[in-house]
Amino acid sequence: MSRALRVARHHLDDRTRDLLDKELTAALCDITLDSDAHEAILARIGAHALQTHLPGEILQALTFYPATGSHVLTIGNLPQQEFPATPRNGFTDETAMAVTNALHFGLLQLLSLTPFAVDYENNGRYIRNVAPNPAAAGTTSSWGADSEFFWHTDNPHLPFGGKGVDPRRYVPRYLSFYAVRNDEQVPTEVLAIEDAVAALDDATVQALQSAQFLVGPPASNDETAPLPDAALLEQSYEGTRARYDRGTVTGTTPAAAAALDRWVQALEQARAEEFVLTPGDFLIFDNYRVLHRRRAFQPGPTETARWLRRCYAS
Ligand SMILES: O=C(O)CCC(=O)C(=O)O
Ligand SMILES: [Fe+2]
Repeated sequence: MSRALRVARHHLDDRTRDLLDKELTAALCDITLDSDAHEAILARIGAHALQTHLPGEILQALTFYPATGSHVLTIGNLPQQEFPATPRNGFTDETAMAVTNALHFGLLQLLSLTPFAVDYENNGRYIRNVAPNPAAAGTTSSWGADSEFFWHTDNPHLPFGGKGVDPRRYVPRYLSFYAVRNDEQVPTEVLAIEDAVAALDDATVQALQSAQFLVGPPASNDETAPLPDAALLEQSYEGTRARYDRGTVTGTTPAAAAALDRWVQALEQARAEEFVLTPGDFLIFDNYRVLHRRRAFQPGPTETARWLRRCYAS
């Protein structure tokens, strides 16, 4: 059976990577820029360097990605600065991550996307350090490791957004990642909603499209309330959207609970794509049209444990 999931894969050659690295290092060496206070300046510097050095084919792919309907885009072999130790409490000195931040925000700018953060999560900061944090032990969180972080949408308890709105009130449209280290080789897994839905009978799809579910916020969320009377699947002009997190979704009627059980089974069987991110990899996916997960893993030594940098964008 063919898969609906569409992935655009790109890779820099070493020469391009080195030129980009040189330009960014020179542009950023004698200034202090923070990921939150100076996001726009980092984006401007990053976008300029990327525009100068990336091959036309990758620049085009970035420009058109939001319109192509690809679920996922990856770029491998981006520059890697000298990285500090993996932050075990979730936060690091962002001014020491300027080259990485310029690349990350610059790529989002070339994708015509707006990075954003919400003040009730991650201390309101743009960059989420996805790294094992002892405070998150036993929880299904991007700071967890020992528990499987099963199939989910990020912030599924918010309404779906559209163009030209304040993105903070809606489900984040895209999740973007830059990989600092992943010696443990833990994959980020992604599946297309269409591939899970294809395995369901019509009655189950109808039940999942009806407003019979309560969708709670994720563990990382400090305050927002659950979404009542929500549907898990919605049709949009771009295809089927889902809101889902096994840990926070319940059916409020027997029919909804039964449909939810069948959805869980379909997800167990759906064919997913595994992205084992390596240092210098960038990954972006459409949080409205895919689900993602990360299985439980045994983190390496604290200082060099798995570390991804995530930013929401819409
Ligand atoms: O650790 C990963 O690969 C993904 C974690 C995750 O679900 C997230 O950052 O939203
Ligand atoms: Fe997530």
